[in-house]
Amino acid sequence: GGDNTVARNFDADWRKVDYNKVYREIAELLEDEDYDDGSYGPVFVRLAWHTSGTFDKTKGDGGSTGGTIRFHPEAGYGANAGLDIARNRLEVVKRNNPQISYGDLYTLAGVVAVQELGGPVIPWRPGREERLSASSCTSDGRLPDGAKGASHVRDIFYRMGFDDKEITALIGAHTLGRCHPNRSGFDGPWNASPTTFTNFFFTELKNQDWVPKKWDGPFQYVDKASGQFMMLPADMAFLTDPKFRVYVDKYADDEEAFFKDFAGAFSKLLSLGVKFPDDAPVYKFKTLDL
Ligand code: ZEM
Repeated sequence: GGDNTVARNFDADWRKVDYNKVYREIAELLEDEDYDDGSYGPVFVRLAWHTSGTFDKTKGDGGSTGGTIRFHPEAGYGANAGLDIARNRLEVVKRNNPQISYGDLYTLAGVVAVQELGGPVIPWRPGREERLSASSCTSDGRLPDGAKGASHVRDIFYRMGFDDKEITALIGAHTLGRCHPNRSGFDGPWNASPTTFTNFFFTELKNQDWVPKKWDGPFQYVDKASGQFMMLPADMAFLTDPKFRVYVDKYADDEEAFFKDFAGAFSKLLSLGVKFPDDAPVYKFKTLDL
């Protein structure tokens, strides 16, 4: 999709931002009955992940510093199709809180979405430096390809510094949202409650009979019983790969263990490569209903 995000060249100053206020403003943007399944939460989580998941631990580049996903060419990479919708939705928060950096805004939006949709508290720190040009965009190809299998998934996530347990916890985010034919080419939600954060990615992966979808689109799976729910080839790798499978079994049986490990891995993802100011505190936000 096109990118209409305005690069606002305000000087970011992390100390001057009221993050509890920003949390509330983002939370109030989540619901919209006319959008998808009624919530921007899933696409905010995907934005936070793609903002951060470019990190390369060997090269030391990529990650959420700079919020470079809003610049071309990164904004236009195939993997990022549709994320302009999330960035544009968040622009009002930047306007109201001009001193937040885009890296902080996009990662915090993922935290708010996970928590407000019923997931665990995600420890989060502010202080990602701003970048005002595309010069620190990484090259294309750093994010995983849903059409591929376990060895590709490991190559991508080991490059970021994750182990098999963390990778499996992270893929549990596919409990949220759906695939859009006009974004990734794939189609459908992973389960019947795409706006509630649960361990259903793992329970559905194990409990449904997954069969190839009969259509002209890219190869993917649908549940045999209803044909309404989907799995990517990369998702199926977590069922078939014995090392991933250990954690799939654990998280299907124990939602609390999933929530705990997801919180740790997602918090780590959002911090990859970031040089936080020493005195930047760790926030554990309260959800709006508390
Ligand atoms: Zn996703 N993801 N992802 N993911 N993802 C999609 C959607 C969402 C992969 C992938 O190819 C795709 C992680 C890991 C991996 C979310 C969160 C996280 C889509 C559909 C694809 C194709 C995009 C579309 O059409 O809109 C692959 C191959 C992954 C690793 C192997 C991790 C890690 C995530 C967060 C922690 C979320 C929430 C969505 C749903 C977005 C939406 O708009 O509903």
